[in-house]
Amino acid sequence: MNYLVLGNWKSNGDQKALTAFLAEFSPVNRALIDGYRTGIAVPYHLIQAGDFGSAWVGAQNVSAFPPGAYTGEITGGMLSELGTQFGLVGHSERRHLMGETVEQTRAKLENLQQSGIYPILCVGETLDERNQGRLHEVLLAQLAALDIFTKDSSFAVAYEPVWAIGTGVAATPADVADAHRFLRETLAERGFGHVPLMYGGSVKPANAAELAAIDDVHGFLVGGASLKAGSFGEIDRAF
Ligand code: G2H
Repeated sequence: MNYLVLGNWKSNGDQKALTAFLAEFSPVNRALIDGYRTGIAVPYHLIQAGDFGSAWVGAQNVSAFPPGAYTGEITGGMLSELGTQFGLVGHSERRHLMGETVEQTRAKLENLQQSGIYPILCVGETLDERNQGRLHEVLLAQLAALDIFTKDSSFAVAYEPVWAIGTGVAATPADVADAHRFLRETLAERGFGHVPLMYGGSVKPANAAELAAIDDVHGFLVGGASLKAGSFGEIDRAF
């Protein structure tokens, strides 16, 4: 099993901020320990803008299309040429603000895989969906995008309840444990028992240790708290 602590800078950051971050940030040498990995999904223009050392550098999105007449789209091959090591797909901001569909997330996962970039599928329910008792139904629908993978495929799934994203209110450890157990069992039935399950949504130094202690939590996807080297470093050390 891999353990992953990945930052997601979203549409934040510039050269100055990245340079300052990298000067201060020292990942827990996880890259040196088999199975552990720290990384940051920066905006596209920063992928080559610094020396990330032993940390992975990632992209937050990728084109759903092959190369061709798709103005403005950035393909997996282009990301690979930039040295991108992992890519996020299906983040709730893309699903809910940009209307990204399961079909699009499937095509994006495939594009990353074909380009040798480690894909991470983000899944999660809205508060309404949770309150209507539709958590499992929603997760199963989003997981349908994984049907392009085989048992040997390398990828991760990040559970990010929409109501916990950027709100400062992380899901409770009990909520996370329940959702992750369901995801682990569902993935195992499909031959994906090896897939790391990350949690994302208001992870911060104050709650990282408690969340990291949950059985089926194998990593974090960290938004706001990954923008500062100090807080991201503390979270990185939680596993
Ligand atoms: C969820 C998360 C990172 P935050 O979007 O993917 O962001 O930690 O700010 O809730």
